[in-house]
Amino acid sequence: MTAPVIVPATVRTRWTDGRVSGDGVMHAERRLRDLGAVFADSDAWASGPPDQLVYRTSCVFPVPDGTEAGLFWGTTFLQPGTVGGEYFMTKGHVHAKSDRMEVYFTFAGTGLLILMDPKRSCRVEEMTPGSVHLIPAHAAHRTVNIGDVELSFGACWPSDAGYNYDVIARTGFSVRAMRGAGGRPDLVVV
Ligand code: PAN
Ligand code: ZN
Repeated sequence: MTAPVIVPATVRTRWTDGRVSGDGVMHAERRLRDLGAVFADSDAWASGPPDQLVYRTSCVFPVPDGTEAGLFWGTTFLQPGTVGGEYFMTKGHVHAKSDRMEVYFTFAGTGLLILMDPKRSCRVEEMTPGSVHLIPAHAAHRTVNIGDVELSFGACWPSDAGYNYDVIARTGFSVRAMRGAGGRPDLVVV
């Protein structure tokens, strides 16, 4: 057998900020206009600049969506900011195949990972550079930027997990993260 040649990796992640580059990296973004039902204060949301970037993602999907036993991964870049005193956050979802787990790992910034079980009980984990977070089966998950700089974190999840945004759009999370006194987050149960 001939010796294999050494080839460079086709995708790279910059560890300081999570920037992903290379083959097949797909970019997406969510602006304020896309996040109508997300924030509690709909008047504050409506008076904000619709073009304001809230977060973007850079992901690699090496197999077709829905493939059993494959993996997807990528980075989410969540901007700092508030709407009506509520920190910028992701839409949040539960996986369409809700028993599919996921791992998050923080590159830069500070944030919160809100995990909500099917009984609407929440666990909130602090995200700081290097923190690793396991999203259990059946948990709705949303991230919140509680700092003054971009929060970036990596994620890796099964390619047959899918997304269910409807359940969150209808009933929301039972906890909201508001900027409190001294810039610290207040968790408000709703
Ligand atoms: C992540 C999320 C990403 C954006 O890759 O999709 O952070 O959040 P929303 O999907 O809630 O807008 C993930 O959890 N994938 O399963
Ligand atoms: Zn997910």
